Amino acid sequence: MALTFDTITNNLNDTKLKLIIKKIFDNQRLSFHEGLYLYLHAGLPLLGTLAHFIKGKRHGKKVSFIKNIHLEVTNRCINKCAFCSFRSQSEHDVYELSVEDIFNIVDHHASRGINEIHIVGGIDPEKGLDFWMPVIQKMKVLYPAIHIKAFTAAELDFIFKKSDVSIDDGLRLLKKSGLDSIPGGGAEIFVETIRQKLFPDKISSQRWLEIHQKAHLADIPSNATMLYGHIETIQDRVTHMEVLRDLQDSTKGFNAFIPLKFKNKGNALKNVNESPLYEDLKVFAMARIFLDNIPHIKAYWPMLGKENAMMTTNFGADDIDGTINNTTQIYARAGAADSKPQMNPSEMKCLIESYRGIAIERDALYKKI
Ligand code: V47
Repeated sequence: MALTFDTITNNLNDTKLKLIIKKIFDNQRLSFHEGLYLYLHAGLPLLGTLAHFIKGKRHGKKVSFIKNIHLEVTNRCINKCAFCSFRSQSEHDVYELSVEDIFNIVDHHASRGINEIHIVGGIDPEKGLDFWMPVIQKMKVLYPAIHIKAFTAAELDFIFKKSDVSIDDGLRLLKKSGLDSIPGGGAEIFVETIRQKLFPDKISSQRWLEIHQKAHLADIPSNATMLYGHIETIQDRVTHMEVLRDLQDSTKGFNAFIPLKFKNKGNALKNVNESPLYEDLKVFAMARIFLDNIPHIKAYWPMLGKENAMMTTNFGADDIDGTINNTTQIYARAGAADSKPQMNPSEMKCLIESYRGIAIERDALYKKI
């Protein structure tokens, strides 16, 4: 049975909620206050129905994935973020890949046909453009078909300052070396009081947004994340999404929005309870409803776990990221279910199809392969 405004609002007495739902059916954008009202007053079934309806219009039953790896070059980091379980605590638990290690890893996976390399790591005081430009350049020369998605805005800020270049010049140099896009990390939550409390060393919201804006203007697309489920409020989540929606209106450079569920193992926030699944599903549903100008909502399965990531595809998500090939430790260290996350493409297809989705293998820019 087709979903209509009447069927969905039949037993609803809340007039304000009805007006908001009407706007959704009429393809109209929700204001901040309407988004917040919807988030606070609609239950999970209603939010899920609306989000799934919008996702269906945009993507049908398609759920995409990519063959990719992560390259986490070092856990040395000068920032001390309370939510982080990855950063080395002392010289004894530091690891650092050499340039040779980096190319051994990439070579191993390139021969198995990956389409994307996602490079991130701690804010390493030793590495500026003089280290990274030749590495990216060589990677591009050796593997021209592989998309290089590298460096969170927090890393870029440090690399550019260390190398004494402006954001524009730094981005231009990295793009010329072979950088194709920028991942969404470091956004956390765009509320300065929370940033000061939990990760005071990290770049401000404004700086994160400036770097992504300049990247988009330089034709470097990016993603955006939101770290949720720690001390932020529902209002903070809607604020975060509104800030991204505003920037996207002007640049159109964000490919995907990725809600990242806070995991509490092995970090300074271990006493903060993790959000329950129904709250996770609400976050994904609200992202799909509110972010009307960001095409993809990604459920990053190494963080959520396979089954929960798949569940979000009924609540607005249309992408579950990649095969990963056991190349990330950030989330396992924070308590994610898979300590060695990896799936081969047939496993990814089977998983998606077991949730009645149509599995689509994609490239790094979300084109079907
Ligand atoms: O910014 C760190 C998060 C992010 C924890 O762009 C944590 O395709 C939860 O941005 N609990 C980095 N989250 C990872 C990231 C990412 C991941 C996958 C795909 C893409 C993409 C980007 O990881 C950090 C932070 O928000 N994070 N520790 C934790 N304990």
